[in-house]
Order: sequence, then C-alpha cells, then structure tokens
Amino acid sequence: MQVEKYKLENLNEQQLQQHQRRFETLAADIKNVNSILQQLIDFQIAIPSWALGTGGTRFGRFSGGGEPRSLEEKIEDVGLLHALNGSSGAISLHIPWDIPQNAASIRALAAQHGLRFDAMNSNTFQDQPGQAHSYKFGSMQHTDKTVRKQAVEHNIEVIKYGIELGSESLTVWLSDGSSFPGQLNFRKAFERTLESLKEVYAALPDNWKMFVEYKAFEPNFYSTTVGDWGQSLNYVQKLGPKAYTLVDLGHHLPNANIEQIVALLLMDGKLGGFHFNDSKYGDDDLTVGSINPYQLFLIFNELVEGMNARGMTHASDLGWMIDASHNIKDPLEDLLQSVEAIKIAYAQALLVDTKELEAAREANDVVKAQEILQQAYRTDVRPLVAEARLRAGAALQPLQVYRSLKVRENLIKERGLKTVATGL
Ligand SMILES: [Mn+2]
Repeated sequence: MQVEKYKLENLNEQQLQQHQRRFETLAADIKNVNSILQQLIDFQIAIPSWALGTGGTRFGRFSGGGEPRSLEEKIEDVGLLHALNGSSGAISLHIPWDIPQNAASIRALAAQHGLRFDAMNSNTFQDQPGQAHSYKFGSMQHTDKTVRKQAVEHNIEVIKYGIELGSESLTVWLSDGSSFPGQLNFRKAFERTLESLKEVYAALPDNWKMFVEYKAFEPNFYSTTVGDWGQSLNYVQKLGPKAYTLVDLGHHLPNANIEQIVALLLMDGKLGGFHFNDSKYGDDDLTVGSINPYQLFLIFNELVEGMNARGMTHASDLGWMIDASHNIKDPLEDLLQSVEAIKIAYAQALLVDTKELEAAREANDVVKAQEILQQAYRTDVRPLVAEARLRAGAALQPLQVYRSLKVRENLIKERGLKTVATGL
C-alpha cells in the first residue's frame, strides 16, 4: 500500500487553520524558529526491520495481521511511515532475518521510498538452522576458538551485505556472559571477545563505523561480557578510531544516569549511536517517551549540548535508531508514536537557552538552572514538530492519517491476517 499524496494533503488542509493558529502563537516566542525547523526536518530516525511485526515475549506472541512477509514488505512499511512523518528515512537491517537476495533491487526499492540503509545488525545470540557450532555458552567470548571464528565470520558476512546495500556501520550486540557465579573467567571472556572484535574491526571498510552495544543483563543473568558503558568504552578504545559505543536506553540498570553517560561519551568522541525505547523495569522495549519523557528530554539536552561543543552535525554524526518491539500495539502506530516522542524531546532540547544555563551553572544558581531546563521541557512543542513535518511534505497528524486511510486494514487485505514477520 502507498499513501496517496492528495489524500494526505486533503487531510492536512482540514487541520491547517487550527495548526497555523497554534504554530504562530508558539513561534512568536522562539528566536531562531526557522533554523530549529530545519534541524527538525533534517533529523531522521532509522526504523529497525524487527519492529515492523508484533513482538513476542518469552511467554507468547500475538500476531496482529498484515505483517511484512519479506524484506521488500518491510521496506514498504518503513516507506509508509516516512511518507506520513517525513522523519523515518532509514531502515536498519538484521542478518540473517533480512538477507537481501538481490541487493541492487532492494537498494532501488529503498531509494523509491526515500530510504537509506542505517547500521547493519549481526546476530550471534541465537542458533540458526544448520549452524555448525552453538552459541549456548557465548559467541565471541566462547572457550572454543572454532565457535569464536564462526561468530567473527558471521559479522564479516554482515559487513559484506551492508556494503552491497550502501550501509556504513555495523552494530554488534553480544548476549555473551554468564548466568551463574563461577561459570566464567571474566578476564579471559573479555580478552577473547576483544580478540574476536579486532578480527571483525579489521574487515571494516575505511568509511565504516563499528558500534559496540552494551547491556546490563538478559539473557544472561549473572554477568554480561559487554555489560555497561565502561566496558564498551574499554573495548572501543582498544579497537581504534572506527569503533564507538552505542547507547540503548533500555540496557541500563535501574535509575542509571543515562544523560551523564551520554555527555561523557561525547566528550571522548566515542558515542557512535543511539537506540531509543522506554522502560520501567529493565529492557522493556516500550514506546519511546511512554514512561519517562523527562529523562528523554534530559538525554537530548546533553546530546545537543555535547554535539554542539564538538561541532558535530546532529542529523548525521550519530546513528539514531529505534530499538523496540511490542506485543500488543499495531507496530506501525507504535513507531509513529515513538518518532513523535523523539522529535518532541529533540525540539525541546533545541529550545534550551544554553548561554543562560551555562551562566547559571557558573554562578551556582541551582534554582535558575533547573528553571531554564524545565522552561524548555514544559513548552508544548507539538505545533513546531508538526510544522516541520508540513514543510517536509508529510502529515500534520501522522497517526490520524494512518487511521483515516485505514492503513492496517489495507495491509491485512494485501498480506493476510496470519502473517508473521521475521524477528524475535
Ligand atoms: Mn539495542
């Protein structure tokens, strides 16, 4: 299914007057409104291929119908999102779930939808049918060299697919670790993992980045071999200039100060990418901004400040991706909500009066510093985000258009009710 331009414009037209009234009121109070709008238009968030189907938990999966049955249909789904919100101009693939049979035609299809290929993701956390060696006791950390070699070769194969598609980065997330005290020699596990990562790093093209993602726990429940940002930073510093830490919001222990982690990684030039989601307890994969939007804003405040301090381009110098997968919502509706929440937090961070904030900090005016941040956070920036979408040729209200055009009903008609997308 395609979103027909005239239908989208008709729906925008119906809301235009109300939108303009709200936007003009807000814009009157913003000094550099046009440059903020341009930053919002430029800011694209990659959609992971595995978020397009209904996610499962280890207790079950409730398929929603009309899920994409192939890589082509996944690209079409992201194309739909991008047509609606103008902000989802990239897709992140996962190997082996998304092996392109014909890279040239896949590239052409993505280009038709205005999409590029974001980071490629490898998978050494599951055994695939016919696989020679099991990852039950880890992949890159494994005691057996032949298992490590298989994991390294898989990652090199993922890079190869990525090159064919025009991607420029590889994300490595390892589930390696241990579930019981005594199971693992931590030092040897680190050294083996580093050695394996070095072999993958050596296969990276010059213009590629490698992201090393950390996670505190799950599926291993005693130790994780890339368990936190300190461990990831340790690996990437030893690997070299093409290696970066990737922060996934759901991969921390409860109450971790993620905004501080982000600030320090940026300071070291070692923050490479970002996975958005939200959580209350752990790696809950909930919709971005659904539980803790203030934390998301505080993180964006550090991202904007830290990137500006290093003269970085917000839209392109870090990898921005959603990493979530839900078991009860329509995945496309959920992704529209997620992108909206990210844009809102980014817009609020762009409103922070950084000069005033810095002055308040230098003067130890704690109250004023808090007021400055909360002034930005409590501003309803939705008309600003909607205006950016309008100028990008997308929908003023993406979710409303999605429902008005009966997108899910149409996808079910096209693909059937009992389709299951590859993924978890
Ligand atoms: Mn992730």
